[in-house]
Amino acid sequence: MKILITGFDAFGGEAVNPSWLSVSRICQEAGDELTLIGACLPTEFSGSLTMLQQLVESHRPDLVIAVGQAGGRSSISLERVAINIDDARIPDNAGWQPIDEPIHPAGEAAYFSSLPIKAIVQALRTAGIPAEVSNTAGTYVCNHVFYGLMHLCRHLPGMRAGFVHIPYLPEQAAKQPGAPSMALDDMVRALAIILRISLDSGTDLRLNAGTEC
Ligand code: PCA
Repeated sequence: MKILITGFDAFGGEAVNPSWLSVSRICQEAGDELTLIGACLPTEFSGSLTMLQQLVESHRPDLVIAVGQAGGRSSISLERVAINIDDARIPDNAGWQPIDEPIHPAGEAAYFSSLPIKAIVQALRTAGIPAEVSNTAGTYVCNHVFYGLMHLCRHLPGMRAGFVHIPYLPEQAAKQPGAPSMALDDMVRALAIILRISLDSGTDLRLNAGTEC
């Protein structure tokens, strides 16, 4: 089984991005039984998807897990859905700030993750790690990458893929009193569980994880 796992570089004035820190650590720590390809995507609308597409085309992975930082969230968020829109609150690292632009003008309005997100949430909670199903990956670079990834999957039916958002690290939250955080060790432990459940589970569990407004 070949797995591609990606994080992002720092953005929005932060010095680090926990997604790349945790992804690079899991790649160092993974045993020989997994072929893990780790990559740090630029936090740029254009550059991120170009790089992801090249990685998928050259490695042809069986599983792709894209990971990004969601500052302000308190749990590991298994993203359910990617939407076909870019609407940037801040410019990306290349200075680009698209507003209300479709990612693929002729593409579907949305794509669902093909990861077993409910089974993953259950396994993470059982391991003592806060986790949730999220129904929005935002409208910035993470949603852009998630949408582009699922758009690629149309032609690669054997490839399972999805997106995971992770909280701030304690050192990031310390600068923003009240913001929740998670230790890097727990994030790395979470990624190991996400990989294992994604590889082991067939169809997802039918558990309630929805919300009402
Ligand atoms: N988080 C941003 C982009 C890069 C990252 O780690 C987002 O949620 O869109």
